[in-house]
Amino acid sequence: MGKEVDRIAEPWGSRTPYDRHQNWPVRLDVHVAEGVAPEEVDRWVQTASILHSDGDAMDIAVKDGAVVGVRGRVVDRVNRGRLGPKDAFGWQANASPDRLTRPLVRRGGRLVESDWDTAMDLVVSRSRELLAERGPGSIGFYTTGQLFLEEYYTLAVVARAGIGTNHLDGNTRLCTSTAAQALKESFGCDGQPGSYDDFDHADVIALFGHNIAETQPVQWMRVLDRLDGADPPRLVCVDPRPTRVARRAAVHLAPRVGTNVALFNALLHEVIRSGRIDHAYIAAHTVGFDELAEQVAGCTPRWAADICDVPASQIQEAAELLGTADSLTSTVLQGVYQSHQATAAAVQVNNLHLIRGMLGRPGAGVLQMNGQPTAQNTRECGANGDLPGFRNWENDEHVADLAKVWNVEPATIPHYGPPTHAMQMFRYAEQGSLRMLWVSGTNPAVSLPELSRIRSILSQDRLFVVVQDLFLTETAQLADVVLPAATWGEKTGTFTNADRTVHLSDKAVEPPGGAKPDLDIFLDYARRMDFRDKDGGPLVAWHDAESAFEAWKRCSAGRPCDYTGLSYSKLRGGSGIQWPCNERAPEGTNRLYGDGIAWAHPDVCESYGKDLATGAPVSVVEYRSLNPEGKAVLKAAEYLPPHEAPDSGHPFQLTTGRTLYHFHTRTKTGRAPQLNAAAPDVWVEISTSDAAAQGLGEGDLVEVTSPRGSLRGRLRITDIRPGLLFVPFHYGYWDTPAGSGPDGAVPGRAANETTITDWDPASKQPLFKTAAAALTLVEKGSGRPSPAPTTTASAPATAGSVPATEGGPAARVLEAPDPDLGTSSGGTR
Ligand SMILES: Nc1nc2c(c(=O)[nH]1)N[C@H]1C(S)=C(S)[C@@H](COP(=O)(O)OP(=O)(O)OC[C@H]3O[C@@H](n4cnc5c(=O)[nH]c(N)nc54)[C@H](O)[C@@H]3O)O[C@H]1N2
Ligand SMILES: Nc1nc2c(c(=O)[nH]1)N[C@H]1C(S)=C(S)[C@@H](COP(=O)(O)OP(=O)(O)OC[C@H]3O[C@@H](n4cnc5c(=O)[nH]c(N)nc54)[C@H](O)[C@@H]3O)O[C@H]1N2
Ligand SMILES: [Mo]
Repeated sequence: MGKEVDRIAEPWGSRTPYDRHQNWPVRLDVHVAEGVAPEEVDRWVQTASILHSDGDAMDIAVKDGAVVGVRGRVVDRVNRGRLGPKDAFGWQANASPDRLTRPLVRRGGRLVESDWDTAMDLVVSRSRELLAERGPGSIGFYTTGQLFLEEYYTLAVVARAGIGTNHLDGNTRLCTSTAAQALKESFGCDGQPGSYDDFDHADVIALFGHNIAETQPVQWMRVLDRLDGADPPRLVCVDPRPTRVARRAAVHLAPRVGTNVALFNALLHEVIRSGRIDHAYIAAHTVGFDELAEQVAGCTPRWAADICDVPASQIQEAAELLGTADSLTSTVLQGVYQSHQATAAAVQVNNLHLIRGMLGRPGAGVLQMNGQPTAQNTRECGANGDLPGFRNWENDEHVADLAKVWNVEPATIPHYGPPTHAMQMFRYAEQGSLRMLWVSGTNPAVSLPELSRIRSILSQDRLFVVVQDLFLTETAQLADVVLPAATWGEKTGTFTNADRTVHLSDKAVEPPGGAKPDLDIFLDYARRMDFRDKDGGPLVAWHDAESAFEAWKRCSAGRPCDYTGLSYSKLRGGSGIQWPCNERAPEGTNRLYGDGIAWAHPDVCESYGKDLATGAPVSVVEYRSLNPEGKAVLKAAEYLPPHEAPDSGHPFQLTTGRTLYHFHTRTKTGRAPQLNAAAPDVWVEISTSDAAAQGLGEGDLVEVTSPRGSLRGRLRITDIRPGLLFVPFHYGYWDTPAGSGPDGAVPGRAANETTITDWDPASKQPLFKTAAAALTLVEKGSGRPSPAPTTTASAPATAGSVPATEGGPAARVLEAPDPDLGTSSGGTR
């Protein structure tokens, strides 16, 4: 009947080894609240994970109208029953006593409780005033990668055709705008070529700046299970920290942060020099090979070794593995996307796959990963700085086609320039041309770079800030109107994971108090604003999640992300399904580009691409002459040094990122007792040699200072590369005595107090991974270790020198090798 495992201490649980080319075995993970037995659960309601992009399918346990636990869905292609620690325990936040249950409005400088009519009237009257006095460009929407598809699509119609503003973007800008841009540069269009099934078949798996063990722990379970089976894959890890991935890798390259392009160019140099390329594939499916070969001709391992501070022999070893793999699967994430030359670097991984012909067959795939659970939908639906359905804003036919779907004039949809990116929206607010900002499902007062600047922008009197959230976050505290939202488990909708798998998430319980689904809030706004189509009918003609999904299907028809073959009933009960799903592929599509590059032709592509160094757009004329037949584009890039280099005042490089047990600004995981106890406060990672040189020890209180600001945390000494500091970005102020920001003379603890306002020229993604910083001792520790986990990349350099985190609440998950718990393989019952 399985066994119980403490999944804080053993986050990946027990192994179910399998051999290459076999199916990943099932393992059913179940966690229900203390005192409730799985048999006592009233209903299990189908959904998928909302705390990362893996799309792990799960059922919510409901008893007496409340969520009491979760279990994995063994029928699902993505996780085959498994859950990561955040998913096993994170659901408890839904029932947190400090959920917002009523709208708040600012009166006399204070937020006071109100009702929906009053709050929405305020939002509507300000919208109307601004439209009349300043026009649509004075209104902006900043959304997320955590709502549902139906909500983004509705918001995109409201913003782009209702208000008629170009200022709509998601926090996906901070997250995977580089993934989208890199796919557009190489394949003409967004859309993940690979599939998670590739992990079952690959002989080499390369992870570029992706700490998959902590950020998609269930897919790491899959890799671990293959490592324990016959014919295991060899791993290549490129990460400056000693992640779990690095510890299991055949080759671990730990480059100086910000030097990815130099390293990747050297890898390409070696693969080309050694002739390990697929000439037939290159000729049939790509353009630009000669330029690429020329660009990397001088990029020898020895040249890169100096720049990256990685031994040339290790670069050769990695190139040998990448060059000789018969089935190479690669993933790319924030160590590339948030680092210097983000798009230029991400594109080199696509290039590696293209020149080796490693696409579109089992085990040969590239995943330009997503991060947030529903980021793919933000992009597809055009809520992120693209037009819905991956339409090209520069192609008048695409705009006309979209206008037809919405029954508006093409001129109604702003396409005079690229949709505004988030960093620019905040700049417009700073300068005063943007006067209303509606923030949904994101917490920019903790997650954007240079927080003192963000706080001051959001607190301006002239900017009307609407925040739609579950909690009174650091951002909500600065709002003029706060709208209480319902979330996962309390509303119905669909979302799509990083390998294009669409899942249905059904409503399990009622939202608390007056909290409303985001969809209902957007629909209510559309109704109150009385947005009309060109015939005078309602612009937004749907009324609930399923009718919104049906409307989206029409918008997606014939596009790469074609949903026309999907329906709620088809998604209910079984596994998630990968788009495109249509008449030609009624059961979905496992891999893209199995027979050529489908969406790069000048007439159909989503983008003509950009200059990777400057971001200057490539014109349609240039694109047509470069790529008349619509092949994949091999785009070369020259290495350029990071913008902010260490100097005598700021001698360290500083990078930021995640830990296994928390999600972002902790609004959910900080309210789940097991997760909070596993990593209760911020810490600072430093190498053994740097700590020794400065006479610092484990647990010392230190201050990290950059030209933007400072933070304080306790020191953890790890095997991180020398010269580099790491700070997790999860810790803001909602649960500190200071409340909403650093308190007077005492610095704060949020990583983004120190990060820089700077972004990749092509994707406009901010650089959270490269800054220069100083480190000073505030107070020697008392012998107590820092609050960092010991099970992760943050593990102490000397094993056993720090006791494992203990004393947290029970964190038992039942792991059943066979799905012998009732109807676990079925759907909702
Ligand atoms: N536990 C957990 N899981 C999550 C999330 C979470 O908050 N918590 N968030 C989700 C989201 S939205 C996202 S975007 C993903 C992010 O998932 P990841 O990208 O895996 O996470 P990060 O920790 O941001 O960064 C990954 C690694 O980049 C490395 N790195 C830093 N600079 C460089 C560099 O210059 N070059 C290279 N090669 N590597 C570098 C860091 O050492 C770090 O280990 O995780 C998703 N999953
Ligand atoms: N220094 C540094 N900064 C970073 C990063 C980094 O690596 N380093 N990573 C960046 C990345 S990749 C990301 S994705 C961002 C994440 O940054 P944010 O999006 O700001 O972080 P979250 O804490 O996920 O914020 C989501 C908010 O939405 C609310 N919410 C959750 N569900 C719902 C819902 O259903 N409806 C509504 N209306 N609200 C909901 C939550 O309570 C929370 O306040 O941070 C970025 N910032
Ligand atoms: Mo993200």
